[in-house]
Amino acid sequence: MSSVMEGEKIPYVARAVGFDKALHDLVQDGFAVVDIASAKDIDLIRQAVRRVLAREDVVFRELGERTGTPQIQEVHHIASRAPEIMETDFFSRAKEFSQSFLKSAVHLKFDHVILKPAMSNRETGWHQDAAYTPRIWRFHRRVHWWLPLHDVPIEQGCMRYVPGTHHSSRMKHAAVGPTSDAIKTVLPEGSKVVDCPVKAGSACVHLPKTLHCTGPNTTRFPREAYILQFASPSLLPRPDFDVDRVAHWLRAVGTWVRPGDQWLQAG
Ligand SMILES: O=C(O)CCC(=O)C(=O)O
Repeated sequence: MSSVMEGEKIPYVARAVGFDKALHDLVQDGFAVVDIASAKDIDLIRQAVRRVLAREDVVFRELGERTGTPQIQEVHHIASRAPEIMETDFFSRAKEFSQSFLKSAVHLKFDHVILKPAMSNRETGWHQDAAYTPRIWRFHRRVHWWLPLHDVPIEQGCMRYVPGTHHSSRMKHAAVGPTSDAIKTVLPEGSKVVDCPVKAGSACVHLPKTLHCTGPNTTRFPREAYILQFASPSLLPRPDFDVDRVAHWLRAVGTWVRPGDQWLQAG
């Protein structure tokens, strides 16, 4: 029997599962690791991504800091330049899963690739994807997929999640640094962190408010991940204010505006 010493970090590790269990995990924890892509699909997506990255018009963003050596490179909108990605079984399976979860039709809302060069040693900070969009946009009805294009052990920068945070409110985020295109938040004290090392063919799936990060790549190999987000169609923007926070404001206003307050009587 293993014993856990006080203050010791408990290593929680997630394992890839099939669709039904993954749907259950996503509802319960706000993330899941799913067996989803064939070697053929991974190969096709890797080649498509590399072809897009080699184009002259491609814009590289930096999610670490611009120090002269790339730390975490990001390129947006891969599938529009490599539509064959949308023909893969991976794409249709991820779409079907997202539809089952959201109980609605979905469409591809956004896709990108994130690369961590060999030995780049930089973690992608803790964040909620929802914090990247203005509050005015309702950002609930989305499912986000992170598909690495090879095995990713912990030391190569796998995904890390805090289970249950998909129910939390939008946390305060700040820029990672003055030269970074990314934002980050603070990991709440006492959070349970689950590492998700994956084999090629598995993907991590999470929700807009699930708190996550990826670890540094300390290996001699680059880490490549293709990421896509499916969304339910929505006709109108809906403000992203959570019910608890609104209730809190209303209570606060109720305390300030008591009947009998002088300024009320003054009018
Ligand atoms: O690949 C990474 O380093 C970060 C990925 C991520 O945050 C995401 O897919 O939401």
